[in-house]
Amino acid sequence: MSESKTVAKAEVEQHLGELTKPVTDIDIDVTETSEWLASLDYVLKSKGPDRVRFLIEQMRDRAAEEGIQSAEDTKTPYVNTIPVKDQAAFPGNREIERRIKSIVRWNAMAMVVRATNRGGGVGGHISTFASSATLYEIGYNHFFKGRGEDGYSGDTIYFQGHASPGMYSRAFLEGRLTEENLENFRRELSPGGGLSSYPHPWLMPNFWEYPTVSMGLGPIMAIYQARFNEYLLDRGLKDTSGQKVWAFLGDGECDEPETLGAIGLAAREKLDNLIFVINCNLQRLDGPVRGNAKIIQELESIFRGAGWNVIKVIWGDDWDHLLAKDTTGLLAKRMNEVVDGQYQKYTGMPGSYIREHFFGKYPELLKLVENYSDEKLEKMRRGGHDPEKVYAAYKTATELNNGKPTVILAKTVKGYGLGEAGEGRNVAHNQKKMNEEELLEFRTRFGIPISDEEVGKAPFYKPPENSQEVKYMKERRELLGGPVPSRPTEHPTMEVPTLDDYRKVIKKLENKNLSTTFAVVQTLIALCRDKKIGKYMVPIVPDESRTFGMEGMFRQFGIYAHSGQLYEPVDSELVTYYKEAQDGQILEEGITEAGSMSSFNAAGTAYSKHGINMIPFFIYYSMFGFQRIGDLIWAAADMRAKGFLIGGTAGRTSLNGEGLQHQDGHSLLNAIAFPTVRSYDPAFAYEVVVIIMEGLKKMYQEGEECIYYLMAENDPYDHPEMPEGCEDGIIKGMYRYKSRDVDNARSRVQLFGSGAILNSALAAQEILAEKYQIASDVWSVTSYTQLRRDAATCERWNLLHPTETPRKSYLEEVLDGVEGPFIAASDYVRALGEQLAPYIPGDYYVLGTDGMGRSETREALRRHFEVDAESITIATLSRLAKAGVLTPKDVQDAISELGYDAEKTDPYFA
Ligand SMILES: Cc1ncc(C[n+]2csc(CCOP(=O)(O)OP(=O)(O)O)c2C)c(N)n1
Ligand SMILES: [Mg+2]
Repeated sequence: MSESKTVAKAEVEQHLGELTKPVTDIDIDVTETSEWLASLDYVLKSKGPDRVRFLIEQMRDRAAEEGIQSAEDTKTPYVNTIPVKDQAAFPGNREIERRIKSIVRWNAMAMVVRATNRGGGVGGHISTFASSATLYEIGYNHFFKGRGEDGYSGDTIYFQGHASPGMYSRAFLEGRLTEENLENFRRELSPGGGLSSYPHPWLMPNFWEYPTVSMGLGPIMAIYQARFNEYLLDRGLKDTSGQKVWAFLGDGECDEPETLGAIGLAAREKLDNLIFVINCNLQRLDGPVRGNAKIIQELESIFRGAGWNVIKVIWGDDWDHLLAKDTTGLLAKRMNEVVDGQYQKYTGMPGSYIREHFFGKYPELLKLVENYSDEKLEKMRRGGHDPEKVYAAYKTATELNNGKPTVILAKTVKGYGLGEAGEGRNVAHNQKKMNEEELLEFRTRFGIPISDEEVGKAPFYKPPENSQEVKYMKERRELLGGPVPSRPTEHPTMEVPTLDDYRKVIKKLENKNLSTTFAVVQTLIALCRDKKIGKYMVPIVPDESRTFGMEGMFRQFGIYAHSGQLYEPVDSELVTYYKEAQDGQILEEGITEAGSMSSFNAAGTAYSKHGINMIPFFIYYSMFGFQRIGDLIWAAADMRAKGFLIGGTAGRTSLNGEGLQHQDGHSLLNAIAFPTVRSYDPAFAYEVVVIIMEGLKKMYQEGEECIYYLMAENDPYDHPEMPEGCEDGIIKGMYRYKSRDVDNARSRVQLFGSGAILNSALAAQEILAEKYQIASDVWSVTSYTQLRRDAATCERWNLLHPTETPRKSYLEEVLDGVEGPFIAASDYVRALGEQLAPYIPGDYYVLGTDGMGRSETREALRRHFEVDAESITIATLSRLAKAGVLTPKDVQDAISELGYDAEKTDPYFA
């Protein structure tokens, strides 16, 4: 290590502060200042404003070269942020680390090439990791904290999804994965087990922690994860102060709104535990990220403007000498004027081209490199491939602790090392194959000890256990607290309150006129106060507390704010005043469902990250859930998050005035597709309490990795006492709520109702009895989806075990001996109820709210969508006519008698 690079610790520390220091307003030399200002006045007068601007920019650039920047500058010259003189000394063994990295590169590439050659089209990605190998290796050898002795003290790392082969390759060398695992990359059903294409905790629960491959989700989840770590610390639940959050992402990925959408929050919340590493290889899938501009400069402006520390790692150390020699600033100017598309071109071209086109623009620059051979010019590296530069950047980022998050913008080459096979080419992203010659070249370039004869088969290579390489990497990981990534599969569980403990909450809600939203919030309040689990509850709300009647919780539990409350709230005299507190419990996220869901994901995985069973309770407008942020819910399922999602203001006709944009009639349909989500549409307060208590038991006491989704409506109606023995039915999906017998009944029918629409079924029951002498049973169906899953699971088992005693689903048990017709109605699309069609033992007809919503009264909406009592009555009579019990004329008469417009618009198309 050269002397010049070893700087005194104090000097480095001073520099760290310099990086982002605001301009001081203390004048320590008044005379000097006035001389400078007088010069400026003179230039302005004699040469005009353009010249002044030019000089200011020159001075700013000159200062930046020395590492002096003002927090107000959003753009700095296109050179490394950390000047050579302030670059921290590299403490590792460069040579061994280079060899390790080369082997990791080789196996990552071989994994994809072998998977491709084997056929089956499973493919993979080589180029992303090829560009980011140094960024990861420096992290693995020097920074990423493992879980440590207690198993829960590690850093949180969001790996760039497409770089997964590199992570597998390293885990193979560390002895954590076998050759067979690698061989079965993307062949997860192969005997012996395979490896998932990308980071999926669902598929590799003892390896991956966070899914990232849906672009943009990693970065936003990382921000809220970092904030959640602070929340745990501020609330005294866990000391997370030593745990960093790293997010590795692509430059193309920055175009996703989620990627940059929450960076302001990270700065506002002073998340200096957060580090973004953006792999700026200048390319995305189809071509350049910013062919005609510079992505690094653009991102620098955005992040600096948002209040982040920005560390640019653009040039490798081969450029240091040139930059130092160039006293005119012309080289930095040239670096700044070339656009990314052109830089990409330089990557693929020989040194002579670079000399002519890059340096050749100015004779002074040509002179600067006159002693450089073409070969040398070609080999001059980008900063992201220089371990010492990357190390210095990470060291600064991890030690800055200046109350700001940090982003590292590392310039790399996509497909680095692939040569003709794709280095810097537009096709690099989808490169999966290498011919024999290319493999040979790769092998030679990275010095992998594989013979010429063998190389064509792209065999895996693992140095012996006692080799320097394996010993070194294992030692480093040991020192840093163990392997990364890693996820424990056994988790602490906790005792939760029982339903019996909460009978008193049920009692309080009985015989009252209220909405299910009110019931949900009352249960939530009781849970937040609960002695056993209260402090683990994490109420999350995106600026809708007042809509859901939760404002009473502000004062009791406080709204989390790291800085506490620095102002006297305008409503301080009210009981429900807007109380912010450093130990506040409520995450009032503002208007961001994506941010709120990211908080849910952080809290919902605290059991595996931090060893604490935090209980997220996220309540939002149900229309803005599965539909708007479905991909984050999908990620929640993948990462095995636990918690409660509460779809507030739910139901296409239960939310009346708000209209088309707000009325949710389909989130339960969306939720069907999420295997870990158990969704419910409760009608009565006691059902709400039963489901929530069941969810607590299953997730936190029994350790099931799932999510409970409850619809909460704001339609006020009377809530009855809880009938005896209905708990099991509520949880499994349905129970008989009310029977109505009729003397000399003409028939008996079964009516299914859910949520607020259960009231329509109950009213229809009366009409059918009173007007048409038809007896009926009304069932409260709390979950079509749970019933369907159980029925389908039984059916499948029976299909595959033809000679054994058939299993009976809950639906079969509960409807045993019950005769149809069955008429179902809910506040959701008909497909929700139709899920049960194959399993209902008789004629089954489903009513629902297909079509676009609109503003109206609930009454008018229910008639429009045909889920009111009259619609259910007519549908029932029609099914009875179909069965021959009544005549078509009977139905026709009823339509007139009930004042029903048979020619009304079909709501499907209205
Ligand atoms: C939401 C989403 N849209 C599209 C894709 C498909 N996709 C995968 S990688 C990729 C390009 C990534 O480019 P970049 O972020 O620059 O990463 P690089 O591979 O260059 O490091 C695209 C479009 C995806 N995975 N997720
Ligand atoms: Mg890219």
